[in-house]
Amino acid sequence: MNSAEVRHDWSAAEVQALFDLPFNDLLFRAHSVHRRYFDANKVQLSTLLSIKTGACPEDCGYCPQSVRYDTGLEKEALMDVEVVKAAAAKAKAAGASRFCMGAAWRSPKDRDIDAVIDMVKAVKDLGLESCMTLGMLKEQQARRLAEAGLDYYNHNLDTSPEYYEKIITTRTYQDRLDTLEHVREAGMKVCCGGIVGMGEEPADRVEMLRQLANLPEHPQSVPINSLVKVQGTPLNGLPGEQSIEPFDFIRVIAVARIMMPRSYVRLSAGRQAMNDQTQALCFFAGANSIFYGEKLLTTGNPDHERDVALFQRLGIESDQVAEQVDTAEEAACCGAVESADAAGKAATA
Ligand code: SAM
Ligand code: DTB
Ligand code: SF4
Repeated sequence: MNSAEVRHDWSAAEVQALFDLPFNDLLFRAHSVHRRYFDANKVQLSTLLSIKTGACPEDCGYCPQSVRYDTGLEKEALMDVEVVKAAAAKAKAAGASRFCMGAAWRSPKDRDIDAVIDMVKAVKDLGLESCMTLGMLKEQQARRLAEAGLDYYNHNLDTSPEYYEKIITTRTYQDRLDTLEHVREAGMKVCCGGIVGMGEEPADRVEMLRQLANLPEHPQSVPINSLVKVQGTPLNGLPGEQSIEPFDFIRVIAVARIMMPRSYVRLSAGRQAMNDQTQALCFFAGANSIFYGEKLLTTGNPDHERDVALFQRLGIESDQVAEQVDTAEEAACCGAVESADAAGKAATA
């Protein structure tokens, strides 16, 4: 491992210089870094579940769950732990290794923490890694989640500090950094990334990645989302050309990989609109995690069959295989993400 590559002092000019490399040079460099730290043919699978949907008081311009926008989304109260457990078991049977639970809250109340702790335990009992994204956390709340065994907490910076105010006014960039600090201090792993294709300038992508890589520790997981445009949200009105074009999206993945070589870089929201070739180049550029399952939180994601077929065509294996398969349909699906040494890995899972 080359520790000189794990840096926290990136300047904007250095990051811009990476973006400016010829595409092949950038991809060669990112892929070379990727191979030094990871198996280039393995991708981690996380499945998402919205445990509390809609009616969120925040005004995030991209989000279908804000109460301020008429997106036609039906609000749903916090789920029962048994429903969460069943969804997690299904995700595990389909091949996921991590289960991520999201709630449309500005920040959880202390009594909400009591309820979600039972969910963390139920997910962990199934042998899955657990992740939650519940909004801003106080120190004490982060400590309670860590004590309950929560592995990851997701809280995104979303964009550059400069562009942030155009997207969200109800909480500050500093609020986000504070929550990340509480999560780190509590000893949980940090899942933190952002969204591209929101009408930002190239310099905002530079600054977003610089903010992420210059955190005191690199987030262990870095989700790179491509905006999913949802009718009724302010960002749905962006003209087509303001979304991100595939080569530029791949560049963001490649630069993230170079800057945060030991982190899992997740090719996150937006895959449903991406063709297989774009996704394959993202994996080559260093993406080694995806959201797996037909739904993200409220919007669509590629179905299992499409992902399984893509992995088969690319010779990619997931990082976990199912130990038990409930139905013939799931068996067919899991088979494709199994590797030749499936038995060995299942034994150690
Ligand atoms: N309410 C919590 C919060 O905002 O911290 C947790 C859930 S929130 C939906 C988690 C993240 O999903 C957001 O920070 C954003 O990065 C991402 N996200 C939400 N809507 C999106 C969209 N339409 N396209 C891409 N990413 C989106
Ligand atoms: C992340 O960075 N992306 C996920 C997860 N973390 C919580 C959420 C994407 C949400 C896309 C819109 C939706 O499905 O509601
Ligand atoms: Fe609420 Fe989170 Fe959506 Fe913002 S991203 S509106 S905080 S659910």
